[in-house]
Amino acid sequence: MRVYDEPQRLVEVARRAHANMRLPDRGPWLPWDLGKPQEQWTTTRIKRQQTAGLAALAKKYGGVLLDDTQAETTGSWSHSTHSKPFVGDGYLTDGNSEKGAKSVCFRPKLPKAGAYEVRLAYTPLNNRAANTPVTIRTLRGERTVRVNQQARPEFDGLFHSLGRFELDAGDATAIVISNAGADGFVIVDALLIVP
Ligand SMILES: [Ca+2]
Repeated sequence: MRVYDEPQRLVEVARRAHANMRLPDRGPWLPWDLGKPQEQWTTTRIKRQQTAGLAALAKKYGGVLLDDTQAETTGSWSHSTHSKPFVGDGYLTDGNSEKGAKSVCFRPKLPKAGAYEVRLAYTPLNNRAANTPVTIRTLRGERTVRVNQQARPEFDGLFHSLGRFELDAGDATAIVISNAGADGFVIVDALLIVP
């Protein structure tokens, strides 16, 4: 594709169309992406930010922090860095497709059984699902809560509290974010368990 050789006007039109479509996440690299800040391009810099970000967040909240890279995924999820802020080096998106076929499972290792607050990190946007189902599965049963991912998470714009739950010790607790019945893009950035 000769995108770099196209007249400036065509690039302008394409840029406007790109913006109007409110594309949720990055598609193929296009010439107008070249104007973006360099940190979006530099893998090493992102890696450095990731390390600092995760360590600082874990310390700040004093809980168990799991990034999306530490979760088990089912179905086809895409990695994205399009919307900020996020935890670590990006987040997962279901691409708003194949509803019911995709899920992300976190298995936090907890020192003891007891009541914990569960917080989900996602990047809000108006094309997100307003009813993302999150299931907290323990040895005693399971509960599903719905998350409006269009709303800004209340903790630092990163984490949204799902409530307090009785969780199991060890890795017996599973927290599963699904895209079943979701009415928009489902986003999974990180999970935080706070005593
Ligand atoms: Ca993340």
